[in-house]
Amino acid sequence: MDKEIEKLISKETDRQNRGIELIASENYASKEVRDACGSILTNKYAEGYPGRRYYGGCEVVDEIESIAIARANELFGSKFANVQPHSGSQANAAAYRALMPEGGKVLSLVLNDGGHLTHGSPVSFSSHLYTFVHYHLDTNGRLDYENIRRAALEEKPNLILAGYSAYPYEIDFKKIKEIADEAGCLFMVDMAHIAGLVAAGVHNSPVGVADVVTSTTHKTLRGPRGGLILTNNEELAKKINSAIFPYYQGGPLEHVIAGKAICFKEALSDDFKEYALKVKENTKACADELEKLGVKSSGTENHLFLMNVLDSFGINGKEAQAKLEEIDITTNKNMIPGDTLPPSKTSGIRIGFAASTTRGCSKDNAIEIAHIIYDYLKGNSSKEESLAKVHSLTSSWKKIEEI
Ligand code: DSN
Repeated sequence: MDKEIEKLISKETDRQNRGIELIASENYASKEVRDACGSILTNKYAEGYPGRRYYGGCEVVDEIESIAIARANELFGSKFANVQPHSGSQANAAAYRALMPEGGKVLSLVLNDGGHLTHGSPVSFSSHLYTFVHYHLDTNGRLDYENIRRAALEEKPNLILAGYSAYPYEIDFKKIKEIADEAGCLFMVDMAHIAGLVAAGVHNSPVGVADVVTSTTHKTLRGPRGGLILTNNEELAKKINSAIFPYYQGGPLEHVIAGKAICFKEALSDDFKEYALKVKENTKACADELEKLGVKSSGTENHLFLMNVLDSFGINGKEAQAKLEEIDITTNKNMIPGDTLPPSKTSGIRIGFAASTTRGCSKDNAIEIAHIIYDYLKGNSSKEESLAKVHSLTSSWKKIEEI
């Protein structure tokens, strides 16, 4: 009936198939996950939790949500999971509420160094309900644990927060936990970006180290768009459940929860472990090749890296993002540590390989992508030549409908 939206979905399908997706927070969910999200489960109201709902007819969604919870716990080795958050932001809001009183103090990474809006940005609810103080990265763009320790002892926060949106290196969660213990405060990790790497065991896990771990399910974890909260502490788990429902949310999205259950099962497979390893390999191959070409990049130990386009090509992040979009490569402008440009321009772009690896991008392809990016931003290659190379790669990969 609605040809207008049908046409637009088809146009977006074409865009996703045609292009190389390098936005580090994106991925392609499997057909099974997408089918669950588009299923009749969207029809059901189920406020409450399995066995404790405010509506009749919840026996089937109770089973689905219980399976999702059990699989999340199996995947991450946690004792309690809340699979209802509609997003990572909702998950963080609920975790804060469970962990401290309103006005409580949080020590988190400053947004410009790779933090997240909900980690205390002035334009987010977080800074209005809680008091945020920030730590910074060192001059090499790495976490300075001694600096976090000093800030924690000086500021005496209720909570230290780790887990970032644009941090290209492994995070030592145990070290931050030791600091939290020394400062007598709680420790929370937002592992949204690296959840898939953690699930696959190719990044150390914050579960069982931090008091609460939040995540999204759609980035490296490759599930439906949504949030997740994990803890081993029963008292905190109860507070988290009340903070999600009824405090922040009403009816859970059981169709998305079914998608999360499928995603957790997929992530428990050996194939997923292999996938996560390849994501890291591809990201490193591209970053290394760009460096060989003389580009200033952060290097990488996970699924993403930052490229300093201002120093490397004389254009800002906004311009680089727009130029790459001309050749069907999607990235996003990103602040780099010590950035002198505002967030609307930035000196860098963020590049990740979670999505393209799902489609079948190989290490050689990742190296070729480094050359395509370099040649186009340098002006060595025309738009037509670059587009032909991009389309030759993407037409050799899996179509997104077939994933
Ligand atoms: N917007 C996400 C990202 O791109 O990293 C974080 O929530």
